[in-house]
Amino acid sequence: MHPSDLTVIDRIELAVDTHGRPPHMIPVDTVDKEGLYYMPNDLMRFSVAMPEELLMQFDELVARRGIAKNRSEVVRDLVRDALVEDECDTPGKEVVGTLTIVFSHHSNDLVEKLDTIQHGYYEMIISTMHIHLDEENCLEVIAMRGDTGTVQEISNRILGTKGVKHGRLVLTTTGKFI
Ligand code: NI
Repeated sequence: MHPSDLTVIDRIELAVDTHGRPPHMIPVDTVDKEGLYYMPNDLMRFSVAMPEELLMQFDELVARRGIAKNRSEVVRDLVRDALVEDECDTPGKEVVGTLTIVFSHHSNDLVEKLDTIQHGYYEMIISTMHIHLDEENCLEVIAMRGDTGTVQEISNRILGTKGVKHGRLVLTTTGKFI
């Protein structure tokens, strides 16, 4: 069945957009690889009001995110992002994090200090990847899992160690609740 126009669908049925509109302009929630649009029946619809200028900027963002994304997909991504950010800011929540640092291994007893800190938190540090960037500099990516406060604390202790040139912690969800 090929409807002559895009139809709004209640259940898992298929429709084809004969206007050739890009996926993000289609007012349906999901696009599959064949360009067929469907709305799984576990999705809820709601309306959002926003200023026209903001909506135009949002549509440009949706377009930049690629052909597989439409407004609904991007809104869902943004909501998940906000939920994860909130989770990471909530004391006591279990999160995972990666701390990336750059340092010189010639810097006094820095390597030993970093090693001591990491051994002190061996139950939370899941893995450490060490890359020799050149003759002097090292890159380390330290993966951690634990409550937000402790992950922050480990990160602050490492970042606060004299000789660490640069570092950044990225916190994310364990994925269980999202
Ligand atoms: Ni190294």
